[in-house]
This record gives sequence, C-alpha cells and structure tokens, in this order.
Amino acid sequence: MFKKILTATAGAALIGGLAACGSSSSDGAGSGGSGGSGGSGDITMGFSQVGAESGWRSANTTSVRDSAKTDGIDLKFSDAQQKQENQIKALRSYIQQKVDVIAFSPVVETGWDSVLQEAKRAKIPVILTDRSVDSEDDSLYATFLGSDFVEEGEKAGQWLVDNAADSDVDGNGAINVVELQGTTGAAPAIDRKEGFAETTKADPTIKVVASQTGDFTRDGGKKVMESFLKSQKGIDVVYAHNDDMGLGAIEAIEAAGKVPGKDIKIITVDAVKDGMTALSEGKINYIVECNPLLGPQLMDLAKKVVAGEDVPKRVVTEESAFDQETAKQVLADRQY
Ligand code: GZL
Ligand code: ZN
Repeated sequence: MFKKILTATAGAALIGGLAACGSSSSDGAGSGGSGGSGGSGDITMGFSQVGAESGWRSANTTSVRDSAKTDGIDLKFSDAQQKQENQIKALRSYIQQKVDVIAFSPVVETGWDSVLQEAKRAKIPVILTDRSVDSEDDSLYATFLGSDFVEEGEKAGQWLVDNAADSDVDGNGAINVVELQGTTGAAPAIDRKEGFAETTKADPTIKVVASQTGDFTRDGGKKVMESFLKSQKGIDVVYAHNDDMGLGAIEAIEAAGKVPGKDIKIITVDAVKDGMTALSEGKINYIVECNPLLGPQLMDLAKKVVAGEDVPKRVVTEESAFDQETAKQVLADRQY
C-alpha cells in the first residue's frame, strides 16, 4: 500500500514536475541558489552519471540534460565510465565548486559514506537517481528517485512461471535458465537477481543453472552467452538483467545456429528501442520496462530540495512490461 501511495506521489510529482517544467521560468527570487542571477542558472546541479554502457543509460542522460535545459538548471555533467573512483572524484569537485545540489546514479551500492559525509558537511543536498546506495545513514541523501528493481525481477520471474508450459523447450522436464547479471555490486543487478529467484521458487522445475555478469553491455552479454552455450547442456531460457546483454546473447545464439525466442526463450529488462524491436520480431519473449526518463522528476525534486521543501525519501518510477504482441502496438511511439 505504502509503495502504491509513493507511486501515486511519484505520479503526481511526475505530472507536477512535467507541468512545472512546461510552465516554469525559474523565479530567481525564491530558489535562493548560489550564483543565481535571476532567469536561467538559478540552481547549479552537479550530476555524476554511471557511464554510457547501454541504450538505457544514453536515454537517461538525454532526459537529464533536456530537463535541466527546460527547467533553467545549470547542469555540470560527468561520465564516470562505470568506475566508482571517477564518480567519487566528480562528487568531490562539485563540493569544491559549491554547487547547490548534487545528483548521481551510484555505479555500485557500497563505498559512498565518506564522500556523502563531505557533501553533508558542505551543506550540499544529494539526490540519488536511478540506482541507490546501501548506506545505513539515510540522512546522507535527500531522496532516492528510481525504479523498484526487485519488482522488475519479480515481473520477469512471474512471466516465466506463467509461461512454464511453453518454456521447457527441450522437453526434458526441467526449465534450465542461464542468467546474464548486470554490473557486479550494482543495485539493479543485486535486486533483479533476487526478485527473479524469489518468484520462480513457485515452480521447482525452473532452475538457474548458470549466472554471470555481462556488465550491462551488449559485448559482455554476447561473450558470456558464448561461454554458456559451450558449457551448458539444454538451455531453455536466458534471463538478462538488461536489453543490451539480451541483444548480445541473441548474436551468440544465432551464431550457434539456434533461433532466439524459439529454441531459447529470452527475458530482459529495460524496454529500450532496440530491445522492443527484437521483441516485436519474436527474438525476445518478454521485456520488463525500466523507465530511464527520470529527468523531469529529478529537476522537480532538485528545485524543492534547494528551496528547503520536504520531499519523499523514496520516489518510485512508473513502468510496465511488454510481450511480443504489445511491443508491436507501442514500438512506433516509444521515446527511447
Ligand atoms: C537501471 C539502470 C541499469 C539499466 C541498464 O535503472 O541502472 O543500468 O537497466 C543500465 O541498461 O546500464
Ligand atoms: Zn528443459
């Protein structure tokens, strides 16, 4: 129930945010940001992005940049190439520059407390977006805006439980799953694995026979799938933590002379354009959406946080899931 309220709040924030984005001309006076000169640039945000590892990440970056422009927020942006030390360096430089607010998507869950304590001492509020940290001290950040990754894993597992009858492709009585994990230590990788494992317990014939990280990249997914095809007999299903690794797996499966989506079922997460295209072509069987368009809500939260207004500690993004039929219907209007 609580999550539903949060989602409703999130929905409201999203609608509110979008409306504010559409109509807002930064008011200068009220925002109290440092270095503001009325008009645009009232608020300076330091943003540390994970990298550019996937279609999802690129769409997320575009959403953040576009929303900052729409909202007249002066954005300092850095790409960490998926390295935590680069993110920590970026956060430290934003603290030195005395930005009004810091936002970042932590590449992994651990190792953030000291730099977040430095931001707290400098009285710079921090917004977590997309991924979260596992810090005990939640006073180190103002709010966490992002998906519920456990729920995404549960949706993926539930589809397999509901479609078990057609998923034992080799008919040996066991549904053998190979799992392409996201970046080791990243919240989406940990949680999508947990949600899938929990939900598929409902059917004892479903077994994850191999699980390895492909680091959320297409090349990583392809290489790990090539090794699984050599080492595993009777693979029925691939569960990939994102579309890009699933698309890499498709290349490996086709190179092995098998038909993806038929000889081996594929379930992925994200629902970016390339994934949805493969889904509509029958090469993927189910995609759980993970919405990257966090920009409007992020800027809405940043303005509230800088103005000293209360914001929910957790804002969950709205998202759905697609099968081959629904993918065909929505593909044309997908924004990312
Ligand atoms: C999820 C995000 C993940 C995507 C991947 O919110 O952190 O990182 O699922 C991306 O595509 O690399
Ligand atoms: Zn089987």
